Amino acid sequence: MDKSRRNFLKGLVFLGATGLLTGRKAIAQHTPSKRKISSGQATIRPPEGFVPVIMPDVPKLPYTLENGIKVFHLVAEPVRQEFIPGRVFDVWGYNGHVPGPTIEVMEGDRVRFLFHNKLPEATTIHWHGLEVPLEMDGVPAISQPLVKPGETFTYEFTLHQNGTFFYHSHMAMQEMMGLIGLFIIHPKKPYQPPVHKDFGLILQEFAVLPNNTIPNSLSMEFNWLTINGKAGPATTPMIVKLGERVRIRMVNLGMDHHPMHIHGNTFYVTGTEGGRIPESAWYPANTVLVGVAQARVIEFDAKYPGDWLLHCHLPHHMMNNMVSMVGPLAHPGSGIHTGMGMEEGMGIIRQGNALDEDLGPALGRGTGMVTREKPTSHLVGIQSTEPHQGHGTPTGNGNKKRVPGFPQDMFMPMDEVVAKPETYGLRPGWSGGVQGMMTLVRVLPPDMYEKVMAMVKERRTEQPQQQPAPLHRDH
Ligand SMILES: [Cu+2]
Repeated sequence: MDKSRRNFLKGLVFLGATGLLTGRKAIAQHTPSKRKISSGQATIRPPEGFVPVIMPDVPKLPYTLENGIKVFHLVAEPVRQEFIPGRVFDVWGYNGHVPGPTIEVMEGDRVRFLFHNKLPEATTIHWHGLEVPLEMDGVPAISQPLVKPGETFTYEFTLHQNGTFFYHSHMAMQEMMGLIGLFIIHPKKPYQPPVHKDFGLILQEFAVLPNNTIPNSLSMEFNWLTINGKAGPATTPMIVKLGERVRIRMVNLGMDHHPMHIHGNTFYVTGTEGGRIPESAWYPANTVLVGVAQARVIEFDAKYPGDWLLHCHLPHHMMNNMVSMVGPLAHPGSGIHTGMGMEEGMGIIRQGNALDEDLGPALGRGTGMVTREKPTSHLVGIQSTEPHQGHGTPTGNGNKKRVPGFPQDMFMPMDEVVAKPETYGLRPGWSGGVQGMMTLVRVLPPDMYEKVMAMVKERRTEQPQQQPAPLHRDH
């Protein structure tokens, strides 16, 4: 192995370690014990070229080695987690995190999970995609008894597969509270061609009313869309050096499928929840549908410097805290009714039943409620045509032109609030363009890459002198 390759591998070990250290501060009551991480003494040694998976904002699950078995402690418990600064939610996760910590092991490993249930209700863990004996499959009543609150259950099996898998509660509503984690099994024989960076992303969605902190797991509509437990712009950008080959593994567990789109690059789909796809069957794309319960693995050569968006392309998944508006979409006249109200729009009713004549059309995915037998009009609101007046900001000046459809979007940057080493040098105002299930792949020229990585190493936040342009400070 030549020197640069060795240095490169050292860098990767460092990256893996920082991924562990920089996981969000758990606000959970449970503090995972300071168990020694035994990477390097694996049952089966990682092959040369082994690249650990980087899960932005999510720690790795440590283990101990006991007679050649990797032993993990996994705790299901309530977690308080901040999706974006200032918005803390009461969700359920594992070991203080949503999604749970990443399990990263080798093909051929024997693994044991001491699973502790600190939830207020019974649960089990299902190992999604793993070919394990039935009694280890984690389906309550079918393959094992429920694990009641306070109980511990031991799972143990040998891993003969490799690829991108995950673990989750096998209680349907609990899944919607956040109970999932990534389960990576590296192959004995490394995939070809090798990659320099290997990222993991878990896609989740939650329905939380504006003045609440608890997801409504009954809802069919979602207003918080997260990647690794963070909503844009709090998602942590993936840092890549120009010329590197990149792998990104995406897993989805929720009610919706997510068409994940990358800007400025073409990738190949190289893996599914079933493992590696033979190279002859790879196909080029820039959008891959990551369906519920699926994993999709993409790879590309980072040939183009830039800050490239990677995001779900469903428009409603590209924003935060979306709620049905109370009353018409805009103020004067009778505009488009977007639902009966915030609560009804998200599936909460106070009288009648959800499918009755009055409520049916407005609930869940209803497109709106026409309350009167007369045409609704888009000609609502009054918009200034003067430049720099700001999108979404009626001026009230009656002499200005009326524009059908107005208002639609707002643009609210919060660069300083979400600043971290990985955001260093982004164009001022960048955070206004990253919302909901959106993140960035930053392909940086070597000098900039070294600078950002040095800051990541020290967890230093330093913003450019230049202040964000005054985009829209008027609302
Ligand atoms: Cu989506």
